[in-house]
Amino acid sequence: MKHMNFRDNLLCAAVGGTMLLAGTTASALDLRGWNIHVEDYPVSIAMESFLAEVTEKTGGEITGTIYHNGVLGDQPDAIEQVRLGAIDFGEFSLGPMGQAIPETNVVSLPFIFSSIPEMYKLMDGEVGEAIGKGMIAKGMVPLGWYDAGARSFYNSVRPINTPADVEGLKVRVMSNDLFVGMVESMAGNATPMAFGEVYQSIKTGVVDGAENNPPSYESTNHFEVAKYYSLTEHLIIPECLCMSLATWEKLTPEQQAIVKEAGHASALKQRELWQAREAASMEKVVAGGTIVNTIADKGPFQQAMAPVYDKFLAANPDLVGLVDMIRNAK
Ligand code: BDP
Repeated sequence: MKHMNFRDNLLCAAVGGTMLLAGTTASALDLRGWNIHVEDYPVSIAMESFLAEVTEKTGGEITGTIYHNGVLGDQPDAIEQVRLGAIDFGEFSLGPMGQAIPETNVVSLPFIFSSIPEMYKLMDGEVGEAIGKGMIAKGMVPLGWYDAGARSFYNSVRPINTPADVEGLKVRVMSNDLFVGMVESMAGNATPMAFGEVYQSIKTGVVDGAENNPPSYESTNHFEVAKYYSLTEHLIIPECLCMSLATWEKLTPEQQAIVKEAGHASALKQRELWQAREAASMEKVVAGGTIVNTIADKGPFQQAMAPVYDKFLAANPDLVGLVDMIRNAK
């Protein structure tokens, strides 16, 4: 109906008023979705199911295309594009959102959540609501919190067992000053860099390693060039399926309800897929030669993060309440 021309409209007018109305309403929307991951990644599969459900339940009024593999640009740029309405929706880590949306930074504080179930519980409650409000105020509507497990360090030089092992290592981090501070507090050298550049940078020695969850360490093939994977689990950062507020405002209340419900359903699906992929990724990297070590005592790593917290809380007095809400939940 979207592409009806003048002649078609005349035809509809002749056939009946209802059809003419359908052909001339401005409600048909063809959305563009951004995704950084490969097509078989849990995020990608859940995003596709979100879009399929929206298209089906709106009777084809809302269609779209999801551009996987970051082809629409790197994550910090894509976040800006969604905020501006140039990209309609996307799935983002809250990590690189911090520069634009201060509330999201609380989940980028190292070791802020004591476990992944605790993260789910808090994000599905008051904490998620407070962060979501901050996001809406900056032009992004959260539709579902996705899981990204816990991030750990990997590098090509040595296993990390204590914070002292990070000293002198060149570590790629996501674009956010908090992550630079995190590595520097252990005397490592932090380099913010686009996700897509990390493989080549480790391979050529521009950096010694990076940090990420098992599925990303595996899907990017970083494990081929950085074989020491040390399970520090220092960051548990939720991710978000978000729609641009500009796009959201074009929807009818009925369409908004469908989008919201599909977003929620896709998050539940993603969380399930995540569990399976995490296990499969660990198996694959180990088979590929990764040397995994667990951390007997995470206490020294947590203690090393004190300057990161001090600096953040001093610079963001209005977020102390939200940080405490998470810390007191333990
Ligand atoms: C992955 C996240 C993705 C980030 C990437 C990174 O899912 O959103 O872009 O880490 O490290 O785990 O940049």
